[in-house]
Amino acid sequence: MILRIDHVGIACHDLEATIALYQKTFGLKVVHREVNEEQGVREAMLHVADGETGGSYIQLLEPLHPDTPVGKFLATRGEGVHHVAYGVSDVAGAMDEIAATGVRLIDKTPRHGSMNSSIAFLHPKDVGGVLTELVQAPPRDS
Ligand code: CMX
Ligand code: CO
Repeated sequence: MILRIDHVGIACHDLEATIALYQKTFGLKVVHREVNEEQGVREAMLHVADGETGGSYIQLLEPLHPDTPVGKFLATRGEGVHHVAYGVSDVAGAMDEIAATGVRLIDKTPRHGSMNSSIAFLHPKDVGGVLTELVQAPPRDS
């Protein structure tokens, strides 16, 4: 069901400063920027590597407002790793399979993610304290 680690999401207070840190430290390059009002974030995707099933990225996240998932996370835990996202070929199918194991889905239906992907979150309390995202990439020619 799981194809790869698609990205690791990292919460930060200052997106531009954190992009600069990742560029200077690791040489990673920004391949996409987006404001996602629905998720309450301003974000950047930094490319790490390409594999047979698609790319892997670091996703840097800055909250648009304090009262958003990433804003609340920063207030209580500070900057750091926010979530792990797995690439899947069929997000709705993966959601059904995982829900059948008893893990709670935060999203009942897939929603819009970075770079026109379809995403869904699993509840961290049911995944050993790790907020977990499923990502289905768009068709290659879209
Ligand atoms: N990782 C691990 N645990 C987390 C967490 C995270 N990122 N965010 C919250 N939690 C934990 C909290 O520590 C808290 O634990 P305790 O009950 O032990 O204190 C519990 O979950 C509830 O946290 P909360 O601050 O009260 O927050 P909410 O219940 O309001 O929301 C969650 C938590 C996970 C449902 C919410 O953050 C959510 O829906 N997240 C998914 C959407 C998202 O994060 N979008 C931004 C990323 C966008 C992208 O990747 O494109
Ligand atoms: Co993500």
